[in-house]
Amino acid sequence: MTEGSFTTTNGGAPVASDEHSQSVGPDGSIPITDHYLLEKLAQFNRERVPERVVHAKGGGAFGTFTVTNDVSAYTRAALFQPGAETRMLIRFSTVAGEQGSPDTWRDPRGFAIKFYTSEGNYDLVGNNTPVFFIRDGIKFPDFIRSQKRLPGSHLRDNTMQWDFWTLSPESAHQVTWLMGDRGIPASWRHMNGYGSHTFQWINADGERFWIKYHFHTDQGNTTLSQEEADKMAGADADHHIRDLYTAIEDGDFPSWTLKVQVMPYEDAKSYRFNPFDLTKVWPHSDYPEIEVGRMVLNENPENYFAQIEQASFEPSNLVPGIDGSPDKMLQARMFSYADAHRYRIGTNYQQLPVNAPVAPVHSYSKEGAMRYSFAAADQPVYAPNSVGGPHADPKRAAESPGWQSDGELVRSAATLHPEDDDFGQAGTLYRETMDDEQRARFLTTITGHVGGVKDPVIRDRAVQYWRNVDASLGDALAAALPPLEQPLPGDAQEAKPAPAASDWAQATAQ
Ligand code: HDE
Repeated sequence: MTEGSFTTTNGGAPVASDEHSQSVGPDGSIPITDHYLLEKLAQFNRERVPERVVHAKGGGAFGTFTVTNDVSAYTRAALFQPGAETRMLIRFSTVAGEQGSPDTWRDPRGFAIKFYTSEGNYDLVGNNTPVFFIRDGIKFPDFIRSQKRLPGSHLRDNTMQWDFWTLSPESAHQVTWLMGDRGIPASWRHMNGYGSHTFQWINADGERFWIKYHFHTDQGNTTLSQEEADKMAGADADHHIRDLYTAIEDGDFPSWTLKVQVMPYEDAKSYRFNPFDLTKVWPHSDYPEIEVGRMVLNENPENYFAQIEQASFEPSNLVPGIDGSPDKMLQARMFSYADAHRYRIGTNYQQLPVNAPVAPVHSYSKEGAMRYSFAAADQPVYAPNSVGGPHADPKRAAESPGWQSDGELVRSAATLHPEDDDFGQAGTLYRETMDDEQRARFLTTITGHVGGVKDPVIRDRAVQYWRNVDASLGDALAAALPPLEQPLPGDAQEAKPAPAASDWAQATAQ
C-alpha cells in the first residue's frame, strides 16, 4: 500500500483494524492493550476547544490587501505604504449566538482581520457597525450576559435585554443600527466593516493623527427582511458560511475598499463630539473619507478547525505607525483578547500556523504547553544581556508617544464635548439616513422586540428610550404595542421577568 493510504496511530505506527476492537476471543472482553482503541476514544473526547464566549458562530477566508492610494503622510506602517500587498485572514461572525446558532439572526457581525505584515501581525478586530452598545468595557460582561440566556430557563429574554439597554442609554445609537435593515445582512459579502474605535496613525516624522477605518463592500450592501431571515434560520443555519465558501470556490472573489477618516491630532480636544466615544461616529462632512486600498478574499480555509476555530485576533497586535487611543473600550480590549486566546487555545497560540507572523520572532518567551518553535540554544533567556541576545530598538518599534493624559485617579464618565449625548446620533440615523420604508420596517421590528418585554416598568422605559431617539417614533411604538398579556394566575410576574420569546427571530416575528 502506498504512503498515506494506510491508517496509523497518532504516533505514525500502522494499525491492524479500524473496525474491530481487540478482544479475548471473538466474544471476550476488551484488553487495555488495545491502545489504538483507547487513543481513538480519548482523542475524540478532546476534539473541541471552548467556543468563543462571544462571536462563537462564524466563518472566514484568506485574501490580500493592496494599497491603492498614498497615505504615507499619515502613517509609516509598512502594510499601508504605496504599492504594498499584504496577505490577510478575516473572520466574520455573529455576536450573541452560540456555535450552531443561525447565521441570519438579528445581531451585529464580527469583521476581524489579521494582516500578516512584514513588521509583525496587525489585527483590526471590528464589526459591521461603526459604533457599539457601550463606551466603558467594565459593562461588557453584563451587556453580553443580558443578550444571552436566563440562568434558570436557559432561554434568551427580551425583558432582560431591554432592561439593560434602557438602563444604558449610551446603547441607543447601536440599537438603532441593530433594529434597522443592516441588523440582518444578506451575506458577509454584502455588508461593510468598521474598525469602530478611533485609532492613532503615526507617520515617518512622528506626527500623530486620529483615524477611523471604513471597509466598504464592493458587492453593495444588501439585507434580509425579518421574515426572510426567520425562514433562512430554519432552512439553513449556516447560510452565511455557505455563501462565502461557495463564492470563493466559484472564483467569485468578494472585495472591500478601505477608506479612513483622518482627524488632525490637535482637533480632538475641541471636537464637538468626544472623538474617542465608541457610541459616536464622526460625520463625514467633518472628516471626509480617504481611500487607502482594497481587500480581496480569494482563498478558503483548508481546515476550518485549524484555521478558523483556532484563529486568534487581538487589538493589542499593533505594528509601527499604528497605535490605540484614549478610548476606554479599546484599552480594555487590549487586555481581554490575548487573555481569551491563552485560555481558549493555549499559551503558545501564536505559534499555530494561522496565528504565526511572517515577520521573524525574537522574543524571550519560552516553553509553555505545546511550544514547538524555540530560539537557538546559544540565545540567552534573559534581557538585558551582554551575550548577543536581541535587544529592544525604540527607533524600529516607533512606539507612538501616545497622547497626553493626567489627573487624579477617578471612576467617572469621560469629559463631555459640546454635542455629546446618548440619543442625538441615533435620531439622526433614524430621521436622515433611513427612508420611509426603512422607518416603517424599523417600527415593526422594535414593536415585535419590545412586545416581547413582559415587565410593564421596563416596557414603559423602552417606549421612553425610543421617544428620546425620536418623539414621533416613541409615540408610534406606544400605539403599536399589543396590550401586556395579563399574568396567568400563579405567575410570579412581578418577582422575575416571565420567560419571553426565546430569541430575536421569534420575538420580532410577533
Ligand atoms: Fe470583542 N471580544 N470585546 N468586541 N470581539 C471577543 O475574544 C471584548 C468589542 C469582536 O472572530 C473575545 O477570542 C471586550 C467591540 C470580534 O475571533 C473577547 C469588549 C468590538 C470578536 C472579547 C469587547 C468587538 C470579538 C471573545 C469591551 C467591535 C471575534 C472571544 C471592552 C469593535 C473575533 C475572543 C474572532 C471577540 C472581549 C467589545 C469585536 C471575550 C472586553 C467594541 C469581531 O476577548
